[in-house]
Amino acid sequence: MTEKKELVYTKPKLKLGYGWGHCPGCHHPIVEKLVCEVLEEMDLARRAIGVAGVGCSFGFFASINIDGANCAHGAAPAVATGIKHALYGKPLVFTIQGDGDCAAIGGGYVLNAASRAEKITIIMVNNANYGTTGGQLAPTTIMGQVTSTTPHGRNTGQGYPIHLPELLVGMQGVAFTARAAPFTPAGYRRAKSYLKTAFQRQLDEAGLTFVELLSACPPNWHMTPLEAIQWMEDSMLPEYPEGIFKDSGGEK
Ligand SMILES: Cc1ncc(C[n+]2csc(CCOP(=O)(O)OP(=O)(O)O)c2C)c(N)n1
Ligand code: SF4
Ligand SMILES: [Mg+2]
Repeated sequence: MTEKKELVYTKPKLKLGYGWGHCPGCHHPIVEKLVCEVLEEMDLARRAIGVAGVGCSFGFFASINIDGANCAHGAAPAVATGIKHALYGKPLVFTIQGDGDCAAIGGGYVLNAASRAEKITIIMVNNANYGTTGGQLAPTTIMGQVTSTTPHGRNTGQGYPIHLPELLVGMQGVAFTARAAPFTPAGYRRAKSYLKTAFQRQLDEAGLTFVELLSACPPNWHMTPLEAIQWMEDSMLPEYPEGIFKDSGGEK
């Protein structure tokens, strides 16, 4: 007799069956899966359009089965704005950007989209360095962190880390900001809940929404995947705490 088994876990339907070449221990695929689950659970896949910048999230929309576009490094909030305004039917529009993309070259795009209260969601994948190009210092690199351009560790000569979810709190056009670290089950659940709220606030036209997700980059950190997770717990989380920093609700 065949034993009847209950299905308790399965790959999201939106996640395509192949990756596009992340390093072992990279957390970008966690973010891909998380976005797929949120879109499926909110039944938004057919309404969603994503915009990826340049960096290790470049292939995001080759890995998940929704409409997506790529654009120049940093420009994703501007391209997302254009898509949002050009299309009828109020699509759900979100960007997926690295920390260098979002906080360095694209910082001006983020702030101006926020100031215009664009009804888009920005997802920033923070791995505390420029992963794609060999692990250089990013604005999010934490104090003391060794990168290829700070071989003795970041010091005050290179300034201090940027905390975008906290920084955006003061902007009137921003409806929701949060940060989560989806590499533990609890962090993953938090990330899902924050992303769902961000998407809902966008659909309610409350303003710009922003979610930062902490992510490991083991090769550029010169760590094994497990050491990378330990470093995130010991060093990254104290600098970048999880939580909701602003939630203005659905009105406006
Ligand atoms: C206008 C422009 N400047 C610089 C580059 C080179 N470049 C490609 S990816 C990258 C860094 C990406 O870092 P980040 O945004 O943090 O993404 P990650 O690779 O860490 O996921 C840079 C500087 C580029 N592609 N375009
Ligand atoms: S360089 Fe870092 S962020 Fe890029 S794929 Fe490899 S581990 Fe991931
Ligand atoms: Mg990065």
